[in-house]
Amino acid sequence: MSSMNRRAALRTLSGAGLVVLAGGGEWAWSAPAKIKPDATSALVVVDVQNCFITGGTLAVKNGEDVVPVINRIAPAFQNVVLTQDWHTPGHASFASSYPGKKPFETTKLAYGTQVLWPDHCVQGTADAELDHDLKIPQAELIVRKGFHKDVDSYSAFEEADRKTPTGLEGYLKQRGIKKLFVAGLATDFCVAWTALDARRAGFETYVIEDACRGIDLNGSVAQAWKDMTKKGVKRIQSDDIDLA
Ligand code: VGL
Ligand code: ZN
Repeated sequence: MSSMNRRAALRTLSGAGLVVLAGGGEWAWSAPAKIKPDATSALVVVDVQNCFITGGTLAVKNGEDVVPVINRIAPAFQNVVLTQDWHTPGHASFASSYPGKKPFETTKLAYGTQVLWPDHCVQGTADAELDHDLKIPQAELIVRKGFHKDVDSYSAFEEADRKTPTGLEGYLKQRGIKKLFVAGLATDFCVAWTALDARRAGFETYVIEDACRGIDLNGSVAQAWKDMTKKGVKRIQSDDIDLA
C-alpha cells in the first residue's frame, strides 16, 4: 500500500476500529470488538405494544421499525425481560381524566409534573397487547407497569412516585444479572427512565439506539440521551452486539 493510500485508509477508518500492522509491515484492518452478551446479561424490551405502533392510541413515529431489529438481536440473549404499559381505565396519566385538558399538556400530581397522554394501553385491550411480530420465545418475564390508577410508571423499576418498586431490580439481582441491554419504545420516556433507574440500581447499562424510537416532545429525545450519557448509560447500535 502506498503511503498516500495508507493515510487515506487511516482517515477513513479512524474512530471506527483498530488499524494494526500485519506481518509484512502492511496496514491491516481489525474490526472493533463487539459486545458479547453472556449469562449475566439481559435484554430488556420496553413496551413494544400495539399502542405505540402505527395504528395504536399513542403511536410513536416509525415505532414498528424496532421490531425487526429486536428480533435480530434477541437470539443472542439467554435472558430477556419484556415490559408492558398496563393502565387502568381513567388512569391519572390520561388527559381524558381531567376536564379541559388535552393530550401532551401537563398537570401537577402528588408526585410532581405529569405529561398527559391520550388514553392508551388499557389493561386487557388489543391496544395493550405486545406487538404480534415480536419473536422472542425465550423471554422469561413480562413486567407490567402503570397499573396503579393514580400513579404513572415510565420506568420498569420504579413508579413515578419514586418510591413504589416494581420488583424488577430484585428479580434481576437474584438471578445474577449484571448487564442490561435496553431496547423498545419510547426512547425519551419508558426506555430512558428504565435505563436511568438501571444505572441507579448499579447495572452496567446499554441502550441500543437503532432498536428504539422516540416520541420527542420539545427535544425530549436529545435531552434523554444527554441525561443517560451523564449517568453512564452506554449508547450503542445493534451492530455493536456479537450475534455469533
Ligand atoms: C410511554 C408515554 C406514556 C412509553 C408510556 O412507553 O414510553 N410513554 N406511557
Ligand atoms: Zn403509559
